[in-house]
Amino acid sequence: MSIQTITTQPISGQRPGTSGLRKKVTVFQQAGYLENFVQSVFVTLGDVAGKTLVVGGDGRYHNREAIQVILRMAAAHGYAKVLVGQGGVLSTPAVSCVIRKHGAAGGIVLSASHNPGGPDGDFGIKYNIANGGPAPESITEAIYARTEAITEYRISDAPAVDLNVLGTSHIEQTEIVVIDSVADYAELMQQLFDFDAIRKLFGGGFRMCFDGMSAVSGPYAKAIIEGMLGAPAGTVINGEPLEDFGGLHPDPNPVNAAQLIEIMAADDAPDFGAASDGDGDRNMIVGRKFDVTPSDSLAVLAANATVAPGYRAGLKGIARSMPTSQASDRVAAALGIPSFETPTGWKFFGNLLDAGQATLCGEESYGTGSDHIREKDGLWAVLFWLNLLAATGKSVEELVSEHWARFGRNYYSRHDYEAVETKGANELMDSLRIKLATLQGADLGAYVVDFADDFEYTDPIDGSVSKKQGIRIVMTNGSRIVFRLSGTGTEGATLRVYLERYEADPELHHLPTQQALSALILLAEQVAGIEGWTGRARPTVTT
Ligand code: VG1
Ligand code: CO
Repeated sequence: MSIQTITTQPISGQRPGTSGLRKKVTVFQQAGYLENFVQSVFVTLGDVAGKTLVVGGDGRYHNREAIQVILRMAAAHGYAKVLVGQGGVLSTPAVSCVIRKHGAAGGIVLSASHNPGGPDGDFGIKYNIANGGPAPESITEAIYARTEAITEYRISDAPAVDLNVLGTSHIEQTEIVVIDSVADYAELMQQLFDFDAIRKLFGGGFRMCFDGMSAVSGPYAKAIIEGMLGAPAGTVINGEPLEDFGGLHPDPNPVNAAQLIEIMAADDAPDFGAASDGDGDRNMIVGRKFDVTPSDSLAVLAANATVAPGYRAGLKGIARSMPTSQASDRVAAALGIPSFETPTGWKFFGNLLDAGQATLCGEESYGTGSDHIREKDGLWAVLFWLNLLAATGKSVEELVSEHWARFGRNYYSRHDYEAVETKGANELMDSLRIKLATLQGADLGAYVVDFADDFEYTDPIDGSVSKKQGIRIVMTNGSRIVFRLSGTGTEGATLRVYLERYEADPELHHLPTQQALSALILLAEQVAGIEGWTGRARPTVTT
């Protein structure tokens, strides 16, 4: 076994997006593609010798091959120890948990999250720092700059490590420890939630359906929900992780988790439904014949947080991404705690969590989490809901309806125009930017514009500035339209249009969402000229 230095040259396009570098599997299979990126990570970090690295992925196609490369490169760079999930599998929240618990210097997550997998699907890689969270932009940009100037990478020529067997082996001087994928994470969940109360709930005949979407969270949900909490076998469906997610889109929303929605719509539906995404960091909460929007879920959990032992002391603050509905702001105001509005992507919550300024965080894209780790956490949100249901004895629908009655309802929807031509999508955004000045104060019929801008964020902790994070058109009555382009897609561009309308009147809290938002939807299509720029008369996915 020896360390080799291999000559390479830059491969363009290795700039990480909203959550790491995501490309087609076939792109990652190109000679040197993964190696160039990993070398750039290690060189950007500088002195990694003697440190501990965590490595794991969502188990999608190409996961095992990529992990073997990373292990051999980590050894060539002198890491003392690498903790790797059994079978190469760790959910994204589990990576964050393991980094923190074992005091690792950082971790590498292999996932394209909610994007489809398989030989023709997507693959992804991202680096997480010592706090367990995604590296901030300053680091991802430095990594990207390295990829543009790379000339060589270092790798051991050691044979592959057996990832199936728990225990320690060596590559060069580096200890490679294959760890149980679930144990550390399950232990943390047990500290945060009232497992006894949830066990009692299931013991009393409460029924649940958890859809693992053939992705990484199946084994976690089986071990915790069916194992530790005593839910009957079969509570977890699609619980076996598959390399191609069964050919489906592992994105837990009512469109992609159609099977769960159908189960929850039946007359004999279980009491509670939930789903998670490819890498286990997203969650969807469903009641009987009742879907909960992620923005409402964050607000409801925040308003009731003290039911869970881990949050008994109350919340320090609530942070949400800019396009997420303002429902949680109302809860923060009622609790007398600060609320924060960050750009899209979990990396922007890290500083607030580290500084103890926020306890709960959420994104409209089915992401919820807290200061227990530094990633959003799908199963955590599901357990939080279970704790809430057990503590109150109420149904999901009752909890949400009562929340609306107390705080008002923020009707909310996201319209995605997927895989549109990049040129047209960029031109749409550019033309909106030009219109911003004329939109200020404009009378748009049913709505008057309060302000319109391109969201810019100054991190309150380190002062870093992130520009062009989405175009907002905010009305005088608090309703909003937000436009941004996805930073996780791998085909063309995806335009996301976020729509929000606040309704205080309880008489008007039970309208169909698209109907409640119809005037704003029309306005969004007209103001941005969506059909003209994209050729699409309607969105591909509405959530
Ligand atoms: C999307 C979501 C964003 C989320 C990101 C990663 O990004 O909108 O809220 O943080 O995916 O989620 P974009 O740039 O495509 O809108 V996933 O579960 O990595 O993990
Ligand atoms: Co994800």
